[in-house]
Amino acid sequence: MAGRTPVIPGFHPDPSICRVGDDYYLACSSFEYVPGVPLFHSRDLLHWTQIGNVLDRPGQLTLPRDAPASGGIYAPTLRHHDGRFWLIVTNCAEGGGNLLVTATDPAGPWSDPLPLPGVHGIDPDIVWDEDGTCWCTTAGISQVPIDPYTGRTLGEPRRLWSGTPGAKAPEAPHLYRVGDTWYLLIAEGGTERGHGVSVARGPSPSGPFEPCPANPVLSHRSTDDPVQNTGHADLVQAPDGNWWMVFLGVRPGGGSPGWHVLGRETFLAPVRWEDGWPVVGGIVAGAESAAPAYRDDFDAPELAPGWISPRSRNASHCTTRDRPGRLTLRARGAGLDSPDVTFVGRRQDLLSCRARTRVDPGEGSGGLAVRLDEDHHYEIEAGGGTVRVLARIGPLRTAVAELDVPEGPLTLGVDVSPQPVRDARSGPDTLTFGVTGPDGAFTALAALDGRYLSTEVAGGFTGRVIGPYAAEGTVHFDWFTYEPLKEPPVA
Ligand code: 6LW
Repeated sequence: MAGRTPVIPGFHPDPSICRVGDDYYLACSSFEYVPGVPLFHSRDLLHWTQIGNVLDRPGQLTLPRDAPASGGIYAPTLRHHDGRFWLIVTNCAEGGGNLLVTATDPAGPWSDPLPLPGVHGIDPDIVWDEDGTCWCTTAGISQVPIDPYTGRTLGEPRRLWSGTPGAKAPEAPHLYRVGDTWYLLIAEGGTERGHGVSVARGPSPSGPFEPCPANPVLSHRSTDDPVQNTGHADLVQAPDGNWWMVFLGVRPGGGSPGWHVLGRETFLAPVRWEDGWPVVGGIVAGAESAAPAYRDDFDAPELAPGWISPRSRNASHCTTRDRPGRLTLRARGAGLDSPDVTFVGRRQDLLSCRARTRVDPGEGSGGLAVRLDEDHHYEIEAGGGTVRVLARIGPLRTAVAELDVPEGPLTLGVDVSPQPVRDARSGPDTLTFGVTGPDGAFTALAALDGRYLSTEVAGGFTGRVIGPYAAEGTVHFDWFTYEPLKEPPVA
């Protein structure tokens, strides 16, 4: 798969990009996780560093406890205009809607959200024309002028384009002025295997639009490309005048129908212009193979921006301040089966990886989980003198292994390894859970088929997230490590 890796691997879909001078910034969807809308910086479009999250405080985003998995925050557009950054996004949760936030420094702080009650539909885009009118364009594809300072709409919504006749779900619009021509880029075909990107052009941001005869300008539908579901794109021009496209794609593994386990990831491709139309080149390899090992000793008073939690997180149940150098988690609800489980994880962004954590369950229980959503997760849990490997797959919940251990701190781990395709039903990967003893040796307790923690099984728009959780009582974590898996897992 060399050469076809994402630039931002792991569950980072719906990328929106802008450039200011030599700096590129990119934002993604975050769904039911907080903090919301991860924000990245790059100088070369290949190496990206997360510099924050746009919706990083409860005053900007509170998701109800019953916000469905893959609900919440959808598809932002990030732009720089008039000396500041603007980000428009949809909160699909009850009482949400479209909202606009601004910042002078993209690392934050971002403003409190300005609600846009007159803007209906997901995937909002904003663009300013030569007269300074701000146009907001949403899935459908429809458009309404707005006042971006008050949030008021300044006219009636108008249908702009429905995309290619017969293609479903015209969505993810973005508008660009290139010379004297306006381009309307959209996704269509749905965000699964039929996904694609099409374009139309016209004399103004509100059209009339003429579709590109070569549409879709990007799609991997019905190909055997290892990267599938490509779509939901955004364009950016480099300082040298060249154009680039960022878009989402997935990497299915295993036999038929193929299971993708990391969610929808962000890819990059060059764009050239022919006869006034964008032509998308092949995927440019990201830097996944050079991914560094990650270690967190929980020494900092705040968690790094890559740590996310479902629906809500606050210091009363998740803090590094109670005991210096420890992450303290206090259990809520029925643990990982609850929508508001006390879980703090990082997106699994390597197909082959190893995670370890040092846990002191005290009088409670907790451990290390690989989570797709509250109905799909595998975990290794310590408490009451035992370690158990547990699996939740849809309505089924089962303990797959158990080991008696001395009370006190323990090192729990999981190795994730892609599997060779032996036949049509081969799964994508295996997750091997176990315990590391005082001598450093890893004892595997259970090896589980990864297909059940894939989007094809669980449904929705997210990907795997790996990290510590508390199932009962108060649980302390000394450290967490995550690294590329170089050796085969212990069988
Ligand atoms: C998003 C839509 C899509 O709003 O998936 O892939 C939806 N495209 O445009 C959720 O990310």
